[in-house]
Amino acid sequence: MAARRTTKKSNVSADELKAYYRDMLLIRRFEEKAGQLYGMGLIGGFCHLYIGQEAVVVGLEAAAEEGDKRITSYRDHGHMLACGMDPNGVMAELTGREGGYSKGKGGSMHMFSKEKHFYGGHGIVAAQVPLGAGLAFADKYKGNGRVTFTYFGDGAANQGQVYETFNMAALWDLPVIFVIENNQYAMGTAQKRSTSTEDIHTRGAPFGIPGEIVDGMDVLAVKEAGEKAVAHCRSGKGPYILEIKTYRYRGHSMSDPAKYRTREEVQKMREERDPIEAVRAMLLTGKHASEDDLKAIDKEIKEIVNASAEFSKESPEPALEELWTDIYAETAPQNA
Ligand SMILES: Cc1ncc(C[n+]2csc(CCOP(=O)(O)OP(=O)(O)O)c2C)c(N)n1
Ligand SMILES: [Mg+2]
Repeated sequence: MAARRTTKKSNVSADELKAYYRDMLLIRRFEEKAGQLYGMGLIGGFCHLYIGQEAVVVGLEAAAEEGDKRITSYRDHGHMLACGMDPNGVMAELTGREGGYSKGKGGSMHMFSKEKHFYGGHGIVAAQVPLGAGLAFADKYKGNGRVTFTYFGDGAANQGQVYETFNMAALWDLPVIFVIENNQYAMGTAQKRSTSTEDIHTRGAPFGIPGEIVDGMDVLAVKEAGEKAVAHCRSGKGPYILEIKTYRYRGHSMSDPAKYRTREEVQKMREERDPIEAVRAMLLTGKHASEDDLKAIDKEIKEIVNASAEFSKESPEPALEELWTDIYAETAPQNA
């Protein structure tokens, strides 16, 4: 396959496009497996699936560089996989096992990776927004040129702390990208019923924060917008808002039968706007990949996801003594 050939739509190579297909498919299949394990009673507590929104994180990760940070809400499995965290560690955490990222003590909403600069996983709506600005503050203070991707939902955008954060981020020109994953619903409440403005990104204007709408079902559009936002932040111009219009196919969490919308609405999205199908079609029509190439990717992903489920089943439950670890910092900060 011609690796350096670019697609018509943007200057993306065939290899890059295949990588986006693969990364989105990994999230989709992983989440489907998590849904199955939940149904089997192997995952307890809350579990918020990301199916339908895959192009958001995969597109933005394509715009990120080593050392950039990310922080998000409870709908976080896709973010972890997209930044390269180990599917075994994520699935084992979902199932509450020792091999999980939080040794089985955190579950779906509470995982972190210093190595991949992933700062959680937060269950309180919008709590991650000021924390994201704090991460960006630290980077600005250190002058290391890093950018923080702070993800939150359309519902979270109605929280007061978001606007306190906008104010400080703009005042101090913090290198933070506020990513509003607008999937049109906050639990069972449609955006129209809860939000005074149709376009949420315009709420940055009073603080002087530029923003734009992005098609979140198009991974290339997300990548392009991400690159623009990253360049803005890295050049010292301060925060940027990306309002990414997306859609979740499943209920808010595994316990939501989603009666507040019609099956037809979901079906239409799946059939007409699916982000993975769109890249698949691009790869095939542009002759960047054959059906066999794609089958090989599908097989590889299936194996990774099945292995993560096996790993989770085999990993033991955390020992009782673990109740007393990871509670306090091991040493008090010196000269704080
Ligand atoms: C402070 C707070 N209020 C309410 C809740 C309950 N709650 C959990 S998720 C959610 C909806 C958030 O929707 P949105 O920000 O659009 O994110 P999405 O779930 O669509 O990804 C609510 C109200 C909470 N966890 N924290
Ligand atoms: Mg939402």
